[in-house]
Amino acid sequence: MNPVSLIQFLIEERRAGHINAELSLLLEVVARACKRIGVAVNKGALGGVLGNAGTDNVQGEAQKKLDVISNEILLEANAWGGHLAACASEEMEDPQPIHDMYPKGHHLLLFDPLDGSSNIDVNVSVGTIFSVLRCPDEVTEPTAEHFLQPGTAQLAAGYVVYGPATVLVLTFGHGTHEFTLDREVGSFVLSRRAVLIPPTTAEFAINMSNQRHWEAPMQRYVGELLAGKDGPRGRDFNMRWVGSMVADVHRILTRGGVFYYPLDAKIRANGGTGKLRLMYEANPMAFIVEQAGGMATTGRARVLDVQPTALHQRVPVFLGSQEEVALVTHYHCEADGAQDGGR
Ligand code: P6P
Repeated sequence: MNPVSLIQFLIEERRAGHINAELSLLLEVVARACKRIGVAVNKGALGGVLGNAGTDNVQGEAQKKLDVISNEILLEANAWGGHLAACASEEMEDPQPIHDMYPKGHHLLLFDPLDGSSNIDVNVSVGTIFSVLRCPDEVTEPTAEHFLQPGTAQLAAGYVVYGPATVLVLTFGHGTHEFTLDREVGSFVLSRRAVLIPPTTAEFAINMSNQRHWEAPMQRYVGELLAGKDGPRGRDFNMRWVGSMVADVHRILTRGGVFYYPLDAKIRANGGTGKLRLMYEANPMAFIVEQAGGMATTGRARVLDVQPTALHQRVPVFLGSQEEVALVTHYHCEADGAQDGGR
């Protein structure tokens, strides 16, 4: 059986009425840009692309050279195709409109061009995360407010993980699908159709160094996991934490598990609302996870239902195997005296 390329898959999905031509073109352009990002990432020390750029991003975080390079690659690739009205990026304070010299399309593209970039210099997997929204029909010059749509409004979402293999995971509301880059041919090839996350798991991902700052329901939930078979859960659990959301989420899509970045006292003390960004990290990953049969909440409500108030807004994230995410969300809602959030 001949391998199914990304382009063939998208054509088949267009024939099935699951995606329109403009969105299909946009996804091909983003996938091609991510191949170029992968080439830059894979050069490592030989490409003069490691280390800091000497600048900070809108989040006040030191930018890696590859953060800037990846952002530029995605902006350049999407500038002239006629499928976009504007782009928004973790690396840019404001959205970037499509230049007047090019036709504008009906889509808004949001991305974290290189998630987990603190791992680049130590050669650990990093990734690109992207989300696609529809530009409101009457809008020709989109501003940040036009991006402030809930995650349920996403037309597509995906990520590329630059690991031992370069793997693209994609959804446009008809399942979550995985494509592996065939480096000899230079094209993404369908490697898993309709990926499903096992509903139960014995593996959790969280940054344990923050434990003393967690809220009571999180202390309770993780305490039960750590108690293992001698505790109320009656079984042992394993822990992973890569420090790249894309890598942790890809493991979950591959063998199940959960990924948690809760709100904590340290974040609150700085006036924060979470660590991860809603629009281009939490929302796309939540869409991907839900389409794979998993669950994604803020600990108190479904991520995709959050009504954004700011382009770079941050939220707590609990995602992965449905039974565990439902339980940890239940603990938070129970502690609040509230009804269960989540779906
Ligand atoms: P910490 C990377 O900066 C990121 O946004 C996610 O990719 C990752 O899961 C998380 O932050 C890591 O956070 O606090 O463990 O460094």
